Order: sequence, then C-alpha cells, then structure tokens
Amino acid sequence: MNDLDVKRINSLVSEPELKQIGHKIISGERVSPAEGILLFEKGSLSWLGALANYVREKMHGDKTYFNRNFHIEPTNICVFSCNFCSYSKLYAHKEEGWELTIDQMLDIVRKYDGQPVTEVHIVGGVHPKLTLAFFAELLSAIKTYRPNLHIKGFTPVELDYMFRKAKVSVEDGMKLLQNAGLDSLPGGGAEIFSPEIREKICADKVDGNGWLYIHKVAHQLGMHSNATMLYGHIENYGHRIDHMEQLRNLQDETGGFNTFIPLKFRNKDNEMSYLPESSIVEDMKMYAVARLYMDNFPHLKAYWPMLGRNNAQLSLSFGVNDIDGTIDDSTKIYSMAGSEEQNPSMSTSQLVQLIRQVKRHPVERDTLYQEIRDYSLSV
Ligand code: V47
Ligand code: SF4
Repeated sequence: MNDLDVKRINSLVSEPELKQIGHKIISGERVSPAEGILLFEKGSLSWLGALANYVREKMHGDKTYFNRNFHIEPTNICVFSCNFCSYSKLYAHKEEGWELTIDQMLDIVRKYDGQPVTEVHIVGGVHPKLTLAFFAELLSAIKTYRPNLHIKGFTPVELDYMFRKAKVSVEDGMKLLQNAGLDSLPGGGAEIFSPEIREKICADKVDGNGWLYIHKVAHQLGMHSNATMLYGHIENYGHRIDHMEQLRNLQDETGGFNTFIPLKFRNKDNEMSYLPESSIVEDMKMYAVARLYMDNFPHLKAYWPMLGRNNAQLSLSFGVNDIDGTIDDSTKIYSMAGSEEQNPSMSTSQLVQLIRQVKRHPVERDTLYQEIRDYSLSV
C-alpha cells in the first residue's frame, strides 16, 4: 500500500468511517456489505471516482477493452411479462413480434463472412414453442458454418424454461448445449436477486437462486459467463449490495465470471415508465461502487448502447475498463427501452477514437479477454 495514495484520495472526504474504508480498499482488503451501503449513501462522487480509478488502474492500467461481436435475437415473443421490458410481445400478440428460423439466423451469421468478428451474442424472448432441441440445432449449425466464432448465448431465464420443458436437469441441459457449440453465457436475466423486488418487477421468471445455480453449473463445466444488475428503478442500495454480494460469493467459489455489467433502467414504453431514470451522477456512483465491491471480478463493463457514448466515456474514469463492442445495428432491445442510442452500432475506428478521446488505451479482445490487437501501438 502506498501511504501517499491513501492520503491523497482520502483528503476528498472528512468522515473517519469513510477514510477507514478508503484505507482498506487501497490496501487491497475486501469491503463488507455494511461498508458497501455506506459507500453508496455517504461517499462523494470525487472520492468514489478516485478510489475506483485507483483500483481500475492497479488492475488494468489505462487499458480499455472492446470486442467485435454481433447479436442474434431469435424472437421477441415471450411467455414472461417483466414490467421493465419494452421489447417483448406476449404470445397472445404474436403477430406483432418476430420469430426467426435457423436458416434466417444463419443468414445473419453469413452477413459477417470475411469480417473479423469474434463473437455472436444470442439473446431473446422466451418463446413457448422453441425447444432445447431447436437451440441445440442452431448452435451446431453456427459452429459448422463458422467453427471459430465464439457463441455467447442464452440467459438463465431462457435456459430454465428450455430445460423444464424438455424435462432435463440443469446439468444435462447445459452439457447438451455445450456439446452443440455453446461457449459461454451472457449476463442477462439477473435483474435484482432480492425476492421482494423480483416479485414486483419480474415475478414469473427464474428466481435469483435459479439464476445463480445455472451460472454455477456452467462454470463447473468450464464455461465462463458475465453477470448484470438492473438498477435505478424501485430497488434501494441494500438490494444492490445484496445482489453484488451473492455474485461475489459465487465468484469466490467458481472463479467463472469475467465481467460485471450494471444496466441502467430505461423508462420508455414499458410498465415502469412512470419511474424517473437515475441521474448520471448516480450512474457513475454505481460503476465506482461496483468496481470497489466486486473485487474478484476482473472486468467492469459499460454497455454503451444503453448508457450513451458520452456517458460510457465518462465511466472510464469511474472503474470501467471495458466497453461493449462494435455491435450490429439490428439490436432492438435497448433502443426500444429509451436509450439515446437509436442506432447502437459503431465501427471499430469510432470505438477506438471514443476511448482515445479520454486518454485511455484501446485493446481489442476476444470473449475470454485474450488480447487480439493493442491500438496504442498503431495510429
Ligand atoms: O436482463 C431489459 C435488460 C438485459 C431494460 O453479457 C433493460 O456481455 C434497462 O444482459 N432498461 C439483457 N435494461 C441484456 C444483457 C446484456 C447486454 C449486453 C452485454 C451482455 C453481456 C449482456 O437487458 C435484461 C434486462 O436486465 N433490460 N429492459 C430496460 N427497460
Ligand atoms: Fe421476456 Fe426477457 Fe422481456 Fe422479461 S426481459 S419479458 S424475460 S424478453
């Protein structure tokens, strides 16, 4: 620990209890749940930012990762009715939704022929007629067509439904999908684990324990995964810390998570539109506390299509070291929920520029954070 760092950063707060937490963080000690709540409640933005940036730079220096990926959304028809969702169409209104065949999804993969994309992210609604066998066939078809493309797909919400319908255990279902070509799991569907909040915003889908168990089994099979948290709606700081605590505990056990992704609730066109959105100050606090609390998560990601480009740049001073990639412009879930980004795609050079503008060091990565190209070495 560097005493000068402690002095410099802790001069930004006066409360002894906060100074003590700052001291702990700089000496590499873990923040407790009660201390996590104090960070949210009492920490000034400048102090939290300085601490989170200290941790970020200790872990990654100026490196800011991105990857080249594209999305496939098999369907937006969903049996569930999460109140925050602006995207899904109930099966009863299926004529308003879409549902892609395996061939149509392969056409999307073919669009990227010859392009240096490394990952496809498959995520969508939970269609009552799409089966485990259908998704296994989709995975095999993609792998046969482009074997080196990493497939990151399906949230525990989709998986839990698929496995229950097929009457297979989580273990058997995950093995089957892994053998068919599934490489890792994205972070979606986590929302907020607390049952009292889940009951009010997404009562009918897999619960927090179910979400965690599916990721645990994936990790035990050697797969990596991400984790999200939907914040800025009806939850309080205690619920956020409880969510992060449960993720941190599972990570201690398995080490299988790569990235934590806080997702800001957007309020356009959904059942929770009456709620105001969190302020940018609150968003930056969220990133900073996440960086400080999730000490065993190697990476913290800002999902720029949801947060907006300028705020994603800002987040790089509040603990974030990864910006989600150069994604395809057919991704609908976020623009439908009110993100400023109505066309959430950026070319690699635009993304590199965005990172360089805030004097960080762009590095292209693959899904598992192996470095593909260091952009500090080129113009
Ligand atoms: O679980 C839905 C969120 C998530 C809204 O792993 C909303 O690399 C805000 O998890 N306001 C799915 N958020 C997307 C997701 C994700 C995205 C990017 C990268 C990765 C990754 C994962 O989208 C859902 C839900 O929490 N969401 N509606 C809304 N109105
Ligand atoms: Fe369905 Fe996912 Fe939307 Fe919930 S968030 S209604 S599970 S598509």
